Amino acid sequence: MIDLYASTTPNVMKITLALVELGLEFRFLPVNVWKGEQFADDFVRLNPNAKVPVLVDNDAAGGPVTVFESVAILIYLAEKSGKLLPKSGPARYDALQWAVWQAANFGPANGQFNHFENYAPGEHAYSKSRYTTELKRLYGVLERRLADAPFLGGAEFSIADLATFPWVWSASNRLKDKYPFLDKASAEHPHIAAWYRRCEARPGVARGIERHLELKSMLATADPDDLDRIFGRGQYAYRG
Ligand SMILES: N[C@@H](CCC(=O)N[C@@H](CS)C(=O)NCC(=O)O)C(=O)O
Repeated sequence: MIDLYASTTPNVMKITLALVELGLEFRFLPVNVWKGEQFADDFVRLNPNAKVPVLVDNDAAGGPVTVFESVAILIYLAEKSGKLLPKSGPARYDALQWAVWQAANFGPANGQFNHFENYAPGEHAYSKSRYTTELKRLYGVLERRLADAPFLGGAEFSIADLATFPWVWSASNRLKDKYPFLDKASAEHPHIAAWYRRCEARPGVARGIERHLELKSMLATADPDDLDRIFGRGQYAYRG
């Protein structure tokens, strides 16, 4: 059995979609990050960076394997299954570079944008403007890539698409009314919209979204004190 330490966030959703796409059996081990469960000693032994997702493959040949960082987990699953990542040649590096682009650029920009939009107390006009500008730029990068190829890695659906899809899904669901450029179906970026439909039409992705939504009901939402703790604000702020 594969264990996925999970919360209801896009970085975890990447792995849920991959496991379902690959037909691998797994169970969720919910980690309530709002309540600080990621800082428990047992969890930090699995991921010294104290974040979900973490995957433990108890069925690996040679004994259990533990992997943290969502893109490292995607690579692990692709190599375990021999699917979703070309084994060699330029196509492999096309998929890898776009998966890393998501991890280093698209994900963090979405995270900061979301933080200043939804969680930061007070007004932060500069930060909001900075992350909106950066996210718009990155949607432009994505749009131009998908004008050249049906999937991020090229001709085939790969871990690069699995890394990126959950962020587009989440931003569209939560913020498209206020920020139309985040709408997955926006006419501003027709190639992203077409790619989104191609991904969503895959039975593994559709079923993976359902599994992700099941996880939501397993985890409580945050109260104001939880938000103070996780974002290091208020009574929990570092004061030098
Ligand atoms: N680069 C990491 C990011 C992981 C991450 O930020 N996880 C969030 C949930 S999406 C988390 O565990 N947050 C809890 C915290 O920051 O304390 C990855 O891709 O796995």
